[in-house]
Amino acid sequence: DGNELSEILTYVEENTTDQEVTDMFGVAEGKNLIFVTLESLQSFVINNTLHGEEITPFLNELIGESYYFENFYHQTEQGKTADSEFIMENSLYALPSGAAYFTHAQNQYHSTPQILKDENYTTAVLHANNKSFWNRDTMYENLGIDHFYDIKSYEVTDENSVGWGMKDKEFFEQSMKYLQSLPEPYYARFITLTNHHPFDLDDEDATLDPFDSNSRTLNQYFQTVRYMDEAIEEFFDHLKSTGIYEDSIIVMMGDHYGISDFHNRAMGMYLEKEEITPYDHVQLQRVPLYIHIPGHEGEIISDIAGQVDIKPTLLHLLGVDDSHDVSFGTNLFGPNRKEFVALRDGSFITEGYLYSKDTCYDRESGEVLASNVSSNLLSGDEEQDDVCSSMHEQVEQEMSYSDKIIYGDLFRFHEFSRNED
Ligand code: GP9
Ligand code: MN
Repeated sequence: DGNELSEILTYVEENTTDQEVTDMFGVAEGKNLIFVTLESLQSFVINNTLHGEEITPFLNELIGESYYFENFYHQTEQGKTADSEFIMENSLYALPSGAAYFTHAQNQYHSTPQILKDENYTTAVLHANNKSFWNRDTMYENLGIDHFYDIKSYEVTDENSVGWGMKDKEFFEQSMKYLQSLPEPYYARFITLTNHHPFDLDDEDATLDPFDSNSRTLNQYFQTVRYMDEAIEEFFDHLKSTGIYEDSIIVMMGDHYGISDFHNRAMGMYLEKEEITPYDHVQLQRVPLYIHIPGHEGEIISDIAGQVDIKPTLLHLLGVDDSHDVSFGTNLFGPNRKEFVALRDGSFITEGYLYSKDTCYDRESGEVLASNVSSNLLSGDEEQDDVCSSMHEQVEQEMSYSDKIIYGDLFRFHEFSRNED
């Protein structure tokens, strides 16, 4: 009810809100926002090689002209792609089980597209799959998406399809006419598909030899990742040749992991590690985040960050006042960042520590600092015991606040009034 909400609002105000105006505020004001979901792309392939070849030559080069977040974590659960969309559009956590896209599609939200519509933006999603997959058609209407270009908007043939559907290169090419038809400024979100489990690719599209391990999944993953890299490069070429490039900020984010723990042996072989520990597992949940702004050289940002931070960051760059918003993330260019990134399984990362499976690790070295953190079997070093155990409680608290908002549809009781000058 309303009382429950006021406790949550106080928490958010004190812990996850940063209203500081920085020199990045409004740098992209009035520009188009192009957002690309990079299906199943994990950060370990970026600036990495296979058979002595770069896996993602274009994405590697792009780091030099973007803000690239190298310690950015996905926070999804069972809802996979839909969770990643839910988190970044609302700055709420994914649910601990199920997908809010199915279970809470009728809730009241205050999403990025809804907010940008008030700023005169046109909003669209482009994705060559059935519109009802993940209940997107229902959810998108509720989240303020004006146009959803789904499979019906594309010419899909046997020739231009593989695995889950239309190949990404073809998808971007056929999307251009829709993008060009949108009134500016627009917020257009593209969801890619080819780099999806089981990572099948036609021979003619494979420009990298497979890895050689007992995991066919991992072996093929590198090839579809390379294909995605080429598809993104082609998309950038389309944006440049149509002049859209200069008028847009381009944000690209990995949605979730592609390689599960089931393939740990093969992954260990590739990473040249004897075993994949819980620490390694958490570090493998890093996914790329690129923010490309015309005229900005960008930089590599090493601060920890997560998908809940996307919404406040985008609003900051677009110069939108979000002082009445309720976010569980903070602006990634602000000085008062949150102290932790929480994963939905209860693991979390701070600047100094990484907590997973009741064990506290040094974030940089992976060294075990304390075990059985939550059952208070203390290591004897008070400082270390404190850091992981007190933060552990806050992480649980914060995620349960987000869950309460969703389960109770609590935004019904909140007035998202904004300062009008
Ligand atoms: C389906 C695509 C993939 O439309 O977004 O979904 P996923 O299986 O990754 O959640
Ligand atoms: Mn996905």
